[in-house]
Amino acid sequence: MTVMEQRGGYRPTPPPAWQPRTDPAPLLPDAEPYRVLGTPAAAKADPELLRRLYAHVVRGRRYNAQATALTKQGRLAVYPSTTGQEASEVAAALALQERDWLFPSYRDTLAAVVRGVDPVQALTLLRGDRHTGYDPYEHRVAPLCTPLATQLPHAVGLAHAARLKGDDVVALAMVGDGGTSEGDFHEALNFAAVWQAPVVFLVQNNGFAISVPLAKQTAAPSLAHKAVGYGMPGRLVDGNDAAAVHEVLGEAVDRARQGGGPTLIEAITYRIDAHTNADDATRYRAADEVETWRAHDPVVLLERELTERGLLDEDGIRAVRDDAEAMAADLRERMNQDPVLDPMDLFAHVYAEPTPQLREQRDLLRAELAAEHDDREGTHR
Ligand SMILES: Cc1ncc(C[n+]2csc(CCOP(=O)(O)OP(=O)(O)O)c2C)c(N)n1
Ligand SMILES: [Mg+2]
Repeated sequence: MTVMEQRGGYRPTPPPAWQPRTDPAPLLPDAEPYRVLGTPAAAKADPELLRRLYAHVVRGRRYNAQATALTKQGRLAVYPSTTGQEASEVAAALALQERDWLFPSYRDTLAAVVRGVDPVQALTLLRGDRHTGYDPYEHRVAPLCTPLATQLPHAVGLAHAARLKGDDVVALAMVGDGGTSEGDFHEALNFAAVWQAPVVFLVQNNGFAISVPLAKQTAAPSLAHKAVGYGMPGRLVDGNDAAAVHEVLGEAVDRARQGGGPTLIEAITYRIDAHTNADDATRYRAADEVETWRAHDPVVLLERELTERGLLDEDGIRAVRDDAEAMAADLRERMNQDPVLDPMDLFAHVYAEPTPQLREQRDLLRAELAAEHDDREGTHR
């Protein structure tokens, strides 16, 4: 007899009494991205903070232009620019305390620089070197991560470990809109929420994952909504409004520090440049879309707020631009020096104890280099 043939027909047993573990309503992001600049909320912003954000955003714009120019001069292999995204980059770095950790993606060199990493060292990996270029412990900036989203579980692990040890440390993990489709994104957010780890996730939604627009990436109402499924709050913020990003991140960092658990923040911004210097963005997006976003430029938003409120004048603007110019000149000069490379370095950090195969390869290379050297000397004599 099948279930359907039972007398009285099939009646499913009622589910056990069920109620949500967490009230989802407070976790939901607002319908509109949070804004400060050009709104009444700006009156409450600290003028010193606004000036500081402005100086860093202008420097960041110049840094992006200079690094892009270096790719054209053959001094840098690749540069994923953050032109248009400087507000999110800068505010992310400034929202942290010195003892906190930043976990950047390949695009976030600017955040690393704002945190104190030397601009030349921050570009080492993108110059084609095999190592990170800076000591991650010096400024508490993890290596720039090229595999999408792998930095997120690293951040959760560090934050959770710090909490177990009783260290007062918050980890900020940065990722792109495309990175939210990776398995690592899921695993990181799930563990972070279950452990209530002191970590903040900042998604810079810049509209594209290389040529893939957000609409082809996700069917979620917003990326911030994804937070609710993990049991953490999601926040939406205007990613070009440095004051808004700083405030939203600051609140999330404070909450994490006080044991309140993780937050997922989606910063809505736009990638003005191509994905990298190796990409042609005109093949997949219209020029007028880019122009619309230029009108919502992070530098202009801050400059307008500061000048209209009498917090910045012509001299102040010039001083900030001169400072940015000096930074760019120094970057140019140092990047134009050829790095001194030792081919034998290839074998130096593979294993603590080199394997017999590696020793053999090392000896072969050494012999070849010596033979080449002798040949050159011979020809010159
Ligand atoms: C695991 C993995 N898959 C694919 C890639 C190739 N890839 C490099 S960047 C990128 C797009 C990422 O877009 P998004 O996360 O939005 O970051 P954005 O570049 O816009 O900052 C892809 C697919 C990669 N680096 N790692
Ligand atoms: Mg993107």
